[in-house]
This record gives sequence, C-alpha cells and structure tokens, in this order.
Amino acid sequence: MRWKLIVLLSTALFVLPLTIVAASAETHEVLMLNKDPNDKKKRNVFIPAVIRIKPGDTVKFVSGDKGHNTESMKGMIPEGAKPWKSKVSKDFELTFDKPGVYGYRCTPHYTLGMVGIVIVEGEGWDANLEAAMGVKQRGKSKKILEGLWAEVDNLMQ
Ligand SMILES: [Cu+2]
Repeated sequence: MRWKLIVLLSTALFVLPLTIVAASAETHEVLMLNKDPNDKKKRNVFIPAVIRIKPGDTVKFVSGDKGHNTESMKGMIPEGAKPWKSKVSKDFELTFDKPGVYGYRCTPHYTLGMVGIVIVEGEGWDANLEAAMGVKQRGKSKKILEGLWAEVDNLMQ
C-alpha cells in the first residue's frame, strides 16, 4: 500500500533530524578529586578545571573522592543562566544551554583553590567574560583562577 510507505517516510523524515540533534549533544566528565593525578602537590581539584563545550552538552561532575561538590559562583555565570549547587560527595549532571563562561567552586574547598570554569560556545559567549574575571576572589582561588583565565583565553580563540 502506497499510503503506508508515505506515512513511514514522513515519520522517518520527522524523527531522523531529532535523533541527530539528540545524538550530537555530548556528556563531558569533570572529576572532583582530593589530589591531581598528574601533580600530587595539587590538592582539591576539578579535572579538567577548564572545559569548553557546545550548547546543549552536559557536564557530569563525578565524585571521584568524597567531600566535594560544585556550586556556581556569584557574578560568574551568563545573564539569565540558572545558578546551581550540588550535594557534597554526590555525582551531579548539568546541561548548559546558554553560551558564555561559568565560574564554579567546591563549597568546602573554595578558599583552598578548588574552582573551575565551563565555557559554552556560541554567539555572545564572551559577553560575561569580563564581568566574571572581575569578580573578587579570596584565598588560594585568586591565584588558581588567574591560571584558569589564561587557559580560557586560549580556548576562546
Ligand atoms: Cu572540594
């Protein structure tokens, strides 16, 4: 029957692009660890600390060691983006839709320098960069973030 074929084809044409869009969104892992596996002197780290992803991608924060979490930092996420705060010692997944830079920290270890940055590609992704860089930091995070911003600069070229 010809109409069955037509129904089948139009369904395929409708479903196929949706499948492709869903399949192209990736999940990236960021480990929350007591020690940097590549430099044992660095304690309380997100690995990788800076990550560049596409809109619609998900970051899975993996509780590699207990005692850590992820929390967005005030003034360090794009306008209109939703702040987050995960539970300590738990994995946490977050999908990023809005282009821009997202600064985050581990709540218990912020002053010890446990901070990270997610960069989401897309139009206007540098709109909140200056504001995020200008946020005043305390403790060890001040110095750590200086290094991370240099990485961000490279990744946004
Ligand atoms: Cu921590």
